Amino acid sequence: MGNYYVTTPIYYVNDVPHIGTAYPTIAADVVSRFHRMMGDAVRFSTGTDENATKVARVAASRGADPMAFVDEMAAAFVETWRRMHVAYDDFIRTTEPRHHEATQALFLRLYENGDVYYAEYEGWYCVPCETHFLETQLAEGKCPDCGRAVEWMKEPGYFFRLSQYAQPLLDYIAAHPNWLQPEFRKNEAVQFIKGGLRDVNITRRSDWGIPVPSHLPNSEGLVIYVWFDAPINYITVAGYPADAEAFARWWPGTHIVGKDIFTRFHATLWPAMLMAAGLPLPAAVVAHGFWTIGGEKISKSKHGGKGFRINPLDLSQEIVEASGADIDVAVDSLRYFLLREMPFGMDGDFSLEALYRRYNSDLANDLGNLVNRTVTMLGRYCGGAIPARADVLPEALHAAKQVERCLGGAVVSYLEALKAIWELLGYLNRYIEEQAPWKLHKAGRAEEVNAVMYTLAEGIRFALVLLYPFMPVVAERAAAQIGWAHPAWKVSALAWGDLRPGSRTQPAGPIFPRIIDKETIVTEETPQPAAPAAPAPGAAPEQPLISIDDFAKVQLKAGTVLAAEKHPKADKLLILQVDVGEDAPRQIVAGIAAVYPPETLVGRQIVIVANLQPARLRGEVSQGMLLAADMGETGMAVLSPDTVVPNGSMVR
Ligand code: ME8
Repeated sequence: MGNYYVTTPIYYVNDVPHIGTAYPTIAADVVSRFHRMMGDAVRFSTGTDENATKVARVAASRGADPMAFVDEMAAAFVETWRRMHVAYDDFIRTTEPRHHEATQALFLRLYENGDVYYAEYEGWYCVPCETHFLETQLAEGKCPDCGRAVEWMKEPGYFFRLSQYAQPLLDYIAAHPNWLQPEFRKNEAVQFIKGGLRDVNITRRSDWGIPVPSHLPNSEGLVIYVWFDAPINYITVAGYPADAEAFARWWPGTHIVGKDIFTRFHATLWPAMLMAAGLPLPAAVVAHGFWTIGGEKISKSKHGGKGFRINPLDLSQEIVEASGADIDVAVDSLRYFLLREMPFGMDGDFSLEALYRRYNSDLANDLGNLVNRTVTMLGRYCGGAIPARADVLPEALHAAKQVERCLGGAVVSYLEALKAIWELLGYLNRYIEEQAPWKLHKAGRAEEVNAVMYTLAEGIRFALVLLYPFMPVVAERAAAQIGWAHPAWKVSALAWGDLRPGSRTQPAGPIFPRIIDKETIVTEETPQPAAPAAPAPGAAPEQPLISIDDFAKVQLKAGTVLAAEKHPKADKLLILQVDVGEDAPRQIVAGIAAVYPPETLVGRQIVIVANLQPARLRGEVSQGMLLAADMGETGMAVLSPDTVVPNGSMVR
């Protein structure tokens, strides 16, 4: 057990929260939750960067008072993160007195030891990026970072002797292999530093920002450069300068930042400031990649309008509307997607299609369906209670070890952690098919049924504990369903067998209702083709012959019924979830409820028409049709292959 401190960038308040800023915030939430689960004392901080010159400009352009403007914007971040299940310990705003105090203290310390000095400055400056550039660094005369026009700035001010720190930084990087992550970004930083560092002007003439300490010469009208003040937030939160005890406890912390602010600021300026102040450097600086939309940078002007929702809450609402899941499940689904879809250091394109695909296949299918089937079978075969303990499942212990390595170690990998959890879920899904508890039950082998059901429930519990940092609300709900009523979210004490025999399950229906592709859904209650005129009594019904090509148009497939339930609004209908070898199971509505109790179909193989237009039957989508022999008054017989076949096998 130790202390763990993790930070996100503090966000500029001139933009709204979007999936880009949600990304490092959720990532930091996940590692901090995991460290708490390991028993560490944790401090997780995020916040807003409010002293930028552009804040004053934006506020002025709206005719707003800058302080009222930043209050309003900061509140939007606080509210968004709360609703995104982000459990930070501290939200820092750089307009707070504690941060002014820390910034001025550090500034003075460097001034006193000669690393900050007063001089004349002249050079190119990008206002939106708040960054100075050398002539040689410009890209065709424009800002190399954002491509916008730069301004020639000429003003006397205070400078930081960054030039002195190139070699010490290179030495530090060489001596601490995991300090800058990932490796390829570290190499970029090394190249940048080797290219030479110049002293930087760390003051501006403005009335918005943190004033230069007033007893220093020429301090009148000067505020501290926002990129000098912003990273100091990390030590403000840790207690600098007043609370030495807290500072010793929490500092150094781990910084999660985007690639845009990695090299120049978090791998160079900030550590050089700390070196100059004689303070420990961050424990690690981890750079993540960028989300784009249609290959373009996310921007409020392009993506903030009606067409595309970039706000994470709006996007979660989109999931709610498409699937019928509740908002907390949708939020957790978006959290999952962001960390699963692209490796943390790389860039990736965001699309609703990809989000929906993962929702259906990974969440509705692999996770939701597994929980649902297990709870249903516990109800049916074990009276709704957890049966006697079964032998430990090595796959569950293995997953726990993997996730601990990926989230609790020096180099964090969200993607690998999620893959390890999904390997366990995949194993459990296959285990159901292999063990076929419905067959064991039918054969009266109760002890074996119990062992299989305990293994499933306890295996799911392991997966939920490991998933908790990513999807806290979903984990809570699923835990209750499988009979773990008072979950303890600890990986430090995760032991096989902790799910107590006798605990009652709480069946509550699917957590992740499937998203049906809106494009392919035909209108509510698709009109059926008119019935052919009934043949005259006694006459042979005339059926025209069809060609083999006509028949070939009908695609028949074999599949396994994963779940079956009564249609809530129609006595004659059952709703089946059928695995036909596709990414996600299909929902098929069939008129066989009078003959088949739903549970008798689960696990059974059937044949469906797979290329029928989807239709809604009493509000439920049916993505195909089940084949059954119709015996009129005497009932129906569902067709099945006479041996087990791979799901998705074509029937000809
Ligand atoms: O730079 N994809 O604030 P900022 C992924 N205030 N991440 C993204 C992203 C995207 N499309 N867009 C933004 C600042 N981010 C300074 C930071 S820290 C001492 C001061 C994330 O509001 C990414 O982490 O522009 C990036 O580094 C950060 O938001 C920048 O947020």
